Amino acid sequence: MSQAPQPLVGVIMGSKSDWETMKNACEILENFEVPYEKRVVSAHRTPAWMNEYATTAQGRGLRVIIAGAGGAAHLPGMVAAQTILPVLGVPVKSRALKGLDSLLSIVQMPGGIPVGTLAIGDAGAKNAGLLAVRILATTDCDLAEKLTAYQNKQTNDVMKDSEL
Ligand code: RP5
Repeated sequence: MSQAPQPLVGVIMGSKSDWETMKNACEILENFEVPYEKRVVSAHRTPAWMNEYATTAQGRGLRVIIAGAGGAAHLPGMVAAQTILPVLGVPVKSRALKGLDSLLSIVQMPGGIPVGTLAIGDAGAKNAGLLAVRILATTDCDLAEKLTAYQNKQTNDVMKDSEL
C-alpha cells in the first residue's frame, strides 16, 4: 500500500463556515500537486488544539501554514506566535463587517511576530495558495517551472482577449 505524501502546507481555518473561502487556497495547491492537509482549528473554541497544531507543525514536516479566519480573527497571529514557519493569513469575509474586522485583526501584528496578510475573501485565499507555492518553489525547480508556466498562461489568456 502506497503512503500518502507528507503534507508540506497546512491549511487551517477557524470554522467549517470558512471553507467556502479557504477551498480557493486548496484548489491552487491541488493544481500544483503540492501535498497539503486541511483542518478546522479555532483560536477561541479549541485553544489547546491550536497550541498543539502550531507547536508540532514544523516537526511534522510542514513548510508553510495558511490560516484563514473571520471576525475577531486571532488564529493566524496566535499560530505565528508559536511556530517559526511562515504563516499566511486570509481574512474571511464576515457577515457583520464584510471582512474589514478580519483584515484588521490579522494585519496589525506587533513587530516580531510576522503574518503575511492577504486580501479579504476568495482572492486572498487563492493568493495565499500561490504564495505558499512560491515559497516552496524557492527550493524546488519543478515547482518553479510550473509557476512560470502558470504565469505565462495567465498573461497569454488576457492578451488573447485584450481587444474589447
Ligand atoms: C471565526 O469566527 C471563524 O474563522 C469564522 O470566520 C467566524 C464565525 O464562525 P462560525 O460562527 O460560523 O463557526 O472564528
